[in-house]
Amino acid sequence: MASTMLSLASASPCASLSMPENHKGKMKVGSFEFSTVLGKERRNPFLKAKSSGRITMAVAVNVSRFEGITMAPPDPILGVSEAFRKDANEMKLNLGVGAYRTEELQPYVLNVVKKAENLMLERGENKEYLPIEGLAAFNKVTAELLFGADNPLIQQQRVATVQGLSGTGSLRLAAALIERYFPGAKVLISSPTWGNHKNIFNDAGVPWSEYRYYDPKTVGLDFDGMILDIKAAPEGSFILLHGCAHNPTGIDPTPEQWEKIADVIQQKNHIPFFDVAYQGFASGSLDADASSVRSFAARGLELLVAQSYSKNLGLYAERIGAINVVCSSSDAATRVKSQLKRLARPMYSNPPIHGAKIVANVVGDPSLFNEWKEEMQLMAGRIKSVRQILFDSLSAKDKSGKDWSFILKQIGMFSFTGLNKAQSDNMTNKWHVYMTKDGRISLAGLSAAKCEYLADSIIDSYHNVK
Ligand code: PGU
Repeated sequence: MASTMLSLASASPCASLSMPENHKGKMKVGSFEFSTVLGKERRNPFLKAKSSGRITMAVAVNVSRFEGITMAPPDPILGVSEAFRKDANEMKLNLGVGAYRTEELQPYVLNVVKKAENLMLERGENKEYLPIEGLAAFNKVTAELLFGADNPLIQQQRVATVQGLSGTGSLRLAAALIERYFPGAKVLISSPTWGNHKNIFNDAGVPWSEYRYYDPKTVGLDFDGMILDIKAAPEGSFILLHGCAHNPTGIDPTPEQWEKIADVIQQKNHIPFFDVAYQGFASGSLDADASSVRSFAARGLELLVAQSYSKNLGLYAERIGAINVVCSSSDAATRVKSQLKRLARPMYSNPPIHGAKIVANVVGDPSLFNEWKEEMQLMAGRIKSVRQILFDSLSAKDKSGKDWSFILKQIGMFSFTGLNKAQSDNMTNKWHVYMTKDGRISLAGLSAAKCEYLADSIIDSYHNVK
């Protein structure tokens, strides 16, 4: 909308306002702000009013310098939570965002987190700036948790670890590194993938394309397609891999398939780039969930790994994670780290301390570490149990003979139901079940008590909506 100006002649009611000679400025009358000049044409393009008589007044109504900015669409994942909050129906269920809830569908703060926070209070820790690379104690334990404390590449100081703003911020920092030091290099991402991956590489100016991953016919991994696409990518591409609990499909390669993926990556001189957002959450074991990364590193490959503590420690809002770059020499790792710091400095200067201290306290203290593992198994166990109950309900209620066993084969927080957009819309509009439009449901937001209701809504949407 163009700026709207009203030129007021001296006959207007406002002309009777008395003005000092040569007055320039603004005055308020009612809800309007009047810009006034005496005898001169305004130069400001937003205040185009000509002199008419002794006093000219220009009125700006609803003028914004941001008129050209259009409304952004809601985020496909976080926008679902916004819509959920607005729904007053008592049956409503939020299976959109991947965030763990208790059986009572309440957010959960881990006991070990509360204990670590109490320790911080007792010690009276300060809030000074962290170094650009983050808290040293955090960076040490996070690399050890990922690669294993006795991994030679840690002793050899071949890992550049920088604390990031959770998984997203760590991926974004790595994307900035790729953009700056590998100009034109492509990132290959799985089809489908976590929706924000595309935004991250788009915003960093990194070109990306997709490799085949999900096969709707088998509701499983399109392994041959994946291998062919990785082979066909330009030599030296970055291959983005979900370390465990693939989002959104819940389908991971087997250990043998991981080895074959590593073979092709090695042959083609590609650089593996792992996104590890669910370590410990897929199987309940921190080590088992890091095995893909560790097996690639054991080959002596250089690789990148983004980590997140949103899910496994429930530190969603603390924004704590890390980017790790494994290099072939400690010298290269030192240089890479210096450049990661250089990229971080103008973006956010230095990362927040609170979550870093929690992780350092929990992972660095043997008794809290063991307690954490128990709590993580509880969370992973609850998700597995609702997965089973949902499957049982679907199998018992659906008389069509459809095989729902794919739900049991998927792992992690999510189930990829195979429901299309129209069917997902029906889930929300008719049943008040909030989920992403790709057919993904977060089982971490489901309780045993709601499984039957969810099964009814899925069966109705699957059979009655095309
Ligand atoms: N990578 C993957 C594969 C993820 O699923 C997520 C979170 C992240 C990284 C980043 O999480 P951080 O909190 O930044 O560490 N995905 C969730 C959370 C909601 C979102 O989209 O950010 C999800 O529901 O898919």
